[in-house]
Amino acid sequence: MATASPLPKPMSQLSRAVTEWVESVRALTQPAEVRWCEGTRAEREALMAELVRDGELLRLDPHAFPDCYLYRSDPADVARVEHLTYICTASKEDAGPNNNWMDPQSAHAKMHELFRGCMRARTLYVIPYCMGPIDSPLARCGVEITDSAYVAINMMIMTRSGRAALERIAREGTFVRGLHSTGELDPNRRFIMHFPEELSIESFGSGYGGNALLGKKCHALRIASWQARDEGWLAEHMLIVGLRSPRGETHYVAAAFPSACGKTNLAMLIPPDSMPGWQVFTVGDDIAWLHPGPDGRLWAINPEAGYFGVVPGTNPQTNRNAYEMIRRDTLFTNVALTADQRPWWEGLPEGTPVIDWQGRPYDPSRGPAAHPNSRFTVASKHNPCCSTHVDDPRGVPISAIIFGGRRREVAPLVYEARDWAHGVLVGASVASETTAAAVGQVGVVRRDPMAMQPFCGYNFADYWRHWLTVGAKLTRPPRIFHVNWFRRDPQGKFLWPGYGENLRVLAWMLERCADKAGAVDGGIGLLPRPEDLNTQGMALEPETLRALLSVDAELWRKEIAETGAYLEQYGERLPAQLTAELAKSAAALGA
Ligand code: OXD
Ligand code: MN
Repeated sequence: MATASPLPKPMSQLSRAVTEWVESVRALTQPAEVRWCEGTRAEREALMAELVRDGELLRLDPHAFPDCYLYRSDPADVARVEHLTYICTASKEDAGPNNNWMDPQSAHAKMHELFRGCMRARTLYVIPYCMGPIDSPLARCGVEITDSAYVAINMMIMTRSGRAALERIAREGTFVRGLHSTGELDPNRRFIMHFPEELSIESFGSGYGGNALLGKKCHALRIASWQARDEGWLAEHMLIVGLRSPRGETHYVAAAFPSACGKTNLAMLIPPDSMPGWQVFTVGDDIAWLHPGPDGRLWAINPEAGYFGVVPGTNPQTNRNAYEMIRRDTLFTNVALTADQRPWWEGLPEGTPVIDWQGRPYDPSRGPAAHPNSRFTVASKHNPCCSTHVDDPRGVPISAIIFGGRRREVAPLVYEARDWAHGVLVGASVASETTAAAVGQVGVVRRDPMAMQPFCGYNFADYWRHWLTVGAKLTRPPRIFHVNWFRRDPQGKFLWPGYGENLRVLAWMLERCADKAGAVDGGIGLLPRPEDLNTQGMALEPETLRALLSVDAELWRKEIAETGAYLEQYGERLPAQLTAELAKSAAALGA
């Protein structure tokens, strides 16, 4: 006789630790209802339908943009708030000069008052999630509690969420606790607090991506970087991309760039027609967790399952893969609208905006139609060049690490570090012009070591020491490079076309890794000579290429002095090896 399969256990009975925590949050925040997210597509669709009914989400033209929606955030809540983001550790020195610090007791007390009764008449969503492939020993789990259905939907796209994650948590017993409420969206009552020693996060007063999707920057970078330091790995603000050469060899590269500097575009690059036979596969576009493997190489997983990418500028010329990817099953935030309910943004060649990102009739005198930090949220499986290794529990082996910034001058198109220790200095020296991804002035150069200034959950001096320790464990370390796609001529014109043409620079790096390409010592590191780069089929004047590969010794001596002054603020905790590497570069440039 057939026996009926037993009904699955209710989510609330899977993990006692999670249930007890949810209960304590319920008692504090007083929601009208508690909903546990199973992580199914049907559940996400039902939630979207509810938001459409309530007027919070707008369904876009279902013929041109099937299953696509538009969400408009509060106009004063459109970017990460670094000045309101804190690392709360027992010792202030552990957070370092790179972080805002508050002592854990005061921070908890402050947040407790904000959270008290804040979910009255609201629904409390419980989202168990796994950062990384669900069966990977390198993955780590967390639970986000939020009162925002928009945040819940984003987390369902960006992570492996629901029952399977909760089952893993029940087996492992540990998880990162992330408590989030949009509060009243009052910028004066907004804080993003991290307690790395307790593996917990408390975020209040913002519904925007990096402040509110707690799996992303808060867990996968700030908390994970702390865990990684204790456990011997690295949590980095890096894309991961696979490059298959015409010879059929695939190599993986991890690259760190500050926010809104083209990580998603590089991760989804389309080879130029004049480079036939190359193929590109995306593993990740924003975050990499890097582990020394038993073979002495560095292995990477992407902890995320989706992309939360910058929309403006996406078009068939800049990133055809992304352009195709976001035509279905995509949640848009803060883009403009055409008369026929299609999304519109600056840089899109078709359509005309009639409604701006704030929902007002579009008036160009009030600024761009789409917010410069408007975003798409989409599952990575919709990326036409998604790697088959995104769910590989071992991750992928990394052949090269790239650091880069947005610099009008100083940094050449590309250079290679002398070795790992020099590479750590190169990463620590990254400076970049600020972008709209964070609240504040745009276009000013600031120090952004390893593109982690907003995301490192502990003292940078300890972080650089940790990088040096991890490198010392690798018998086959990746080579380290620095790139600058953004160099300009004195008239302000970009010297390098970027996008697909960046593959030429990546191809040189892979040849360097195989000891097949030439380079010259430029004092700051090793640079390709013009003839070492494949520029066939490109309309690039020889003098432009020379300018891109030039090192202005005078400017660099100044740069090295500024880097030295920056590093000095880390005092005695700064690893002596970094200072020694800086002295080597200074000597090579005659400083
Ligand atoms: C992001 C960021 O959203 O870096 O990825 O701000
Ligand atoms: Mn980012």
